[in-house]
Amino acid sequence: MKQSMLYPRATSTRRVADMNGMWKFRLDKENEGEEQGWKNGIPGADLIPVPASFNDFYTDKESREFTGDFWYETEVFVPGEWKGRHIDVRFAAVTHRCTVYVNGQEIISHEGGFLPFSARIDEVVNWNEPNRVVVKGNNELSFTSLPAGISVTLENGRKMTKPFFDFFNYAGIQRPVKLVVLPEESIVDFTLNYALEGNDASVSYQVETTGDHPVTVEVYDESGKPVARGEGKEGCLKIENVHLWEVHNAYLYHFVLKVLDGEEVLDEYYDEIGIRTFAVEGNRFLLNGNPVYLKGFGKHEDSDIVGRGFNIGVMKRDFELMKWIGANSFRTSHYPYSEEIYQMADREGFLVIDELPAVGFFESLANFVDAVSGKTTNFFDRPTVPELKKNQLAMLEDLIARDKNHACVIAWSLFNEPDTMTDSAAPYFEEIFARAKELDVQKRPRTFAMELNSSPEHCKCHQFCDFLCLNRYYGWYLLGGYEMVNAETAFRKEMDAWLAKGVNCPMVFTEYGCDNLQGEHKLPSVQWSTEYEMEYLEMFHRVFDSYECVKGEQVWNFADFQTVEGIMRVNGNKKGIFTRQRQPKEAAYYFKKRWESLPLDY
Ligand code: GCB
Repeated sequence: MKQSMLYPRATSTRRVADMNGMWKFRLDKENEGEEQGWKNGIPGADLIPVPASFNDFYTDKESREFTGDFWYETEVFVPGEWKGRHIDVRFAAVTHRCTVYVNGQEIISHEGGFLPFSARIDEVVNWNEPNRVVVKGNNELSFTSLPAGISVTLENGRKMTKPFFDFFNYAGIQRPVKLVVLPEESIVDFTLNYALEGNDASVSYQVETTGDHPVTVEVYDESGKPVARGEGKEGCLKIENVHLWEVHNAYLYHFVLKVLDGEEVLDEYYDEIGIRTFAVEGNRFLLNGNPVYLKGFGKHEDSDIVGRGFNIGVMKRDFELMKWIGANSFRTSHYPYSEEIYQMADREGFLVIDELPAVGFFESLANFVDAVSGKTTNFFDRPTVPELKKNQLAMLEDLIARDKNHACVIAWSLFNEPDTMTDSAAPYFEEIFARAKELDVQKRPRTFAMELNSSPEHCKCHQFCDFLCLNRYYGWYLLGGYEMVNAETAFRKEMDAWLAKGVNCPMVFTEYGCDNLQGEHKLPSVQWSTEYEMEYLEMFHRVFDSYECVKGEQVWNFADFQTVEGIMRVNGNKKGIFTRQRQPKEAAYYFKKRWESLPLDY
């Protein structure tokens, strides 16, 4: 049976128990865990928080940079009153892959570090007793992993990760772990789609359950008043005088699903849903039929100490900063984010471009160095491609299953900066794009973020996009400093070439920005100073403002973030408009002024 991607919620028929906290932890430095039977209990283990990345807690480099298997263990008490129920252990994300054991028995293996998975455990648990849960994780990168990279072995025998991207390869149990108790007959999935007619909306729904009992759905408005009700596993509800979900004005209806046996409720689930439509028409984005311009950021889930671990406080602060600065959107660069972030975006009325972890599909020590070189790496010619595609399709299916009902999700970004210069890329892209369309009932626009080598002259894949996302660094990685004037000319030349090619769709700049050190001032400007950053941003915005087809600007990056170390990064990527501690740099005030003055339908 298909695995349920529903967010865990307690209802009259469901129970959810939190398994977060301090877990036992051990890096498998000698690669002995399997042989020594650590699945039955990890000897000499340390304690570490879950959820969090393991890397930044330790003071030694070997632990932070550790590449290989790492083991987690906890005990979970399973109450006897849950006997006869279906019990899942659910991991919102373990990066990048893992195997889970309960009381020594293997229950699931999962590939991919940014999407949830769960496994049924009621057949292996001891009732009314603590049960041992062990997770063997692994953080190695390869040509078949998403994201992609390699691992190398150093002279001292230690492995090291070499990502084909710049963000630090944080790993661990990075998102919450829960026990989910379900009735035997349960709701597995539901899918919503919307159409607007005058002041009314029709909400079509499909519900999937594990049995044949009848299903009802009910919709309540924000005051709790029932506004629609339907029977059957699929149907269409009419909502009169609908409150639409709008940017920064999000109205959420309470949607309740039930499986009934006469009067008895066999299962109940609920969600908060925003009713809206989103479409591309010519070179415009239409939200509820009205033009909308995207202002915001490429982000990362990244913060001090917990790394990529879900941090509810940082999430809150990020939304407050995005509201303060006048942003209305972000891209989940470069992987699907924690589920709570989409819930918050639904609540706050933000538009989200939801991205797969298909990053690093351009073999390079760090993507950014080669992104302007004209180099091709024939990435899609490799023998590893069928396996990679299998993994990407599986993640695409899970991503759309997980996020399809979020009002905030307006588009799917299926790759970040892949090598699109060889003919072999095209059939790969065609299949991924076609599958996304097939899976999404709402037919959200599909795209991928293109680096400069994916130019109007050389890109073999842009035609699959419903709109173009361009990551451009004119004036930073190329033609920087005093050459800025040439950067602007080159930039305009590229824009003209896209138009000359007949591209007639919205273009969003999903990356532009330059590294800047907080507090670094220089007159006249030099690269890395605030003054240079201002000149650079003004140049970009001048270009944006002179092309009608530019329908969005998402500066790179929302905040400074941790990267691999190297001569191109000063303890991390410093392109943040905010510091890693979420305080404004000077450019933040500049953006606030610009974004607060741009109309929504710019
Ligand atoms: C890019 C990548 C992004 C990097 C950024 C940079 O093109 O998509 O992951 O962080 O450039 O700052 O170099």
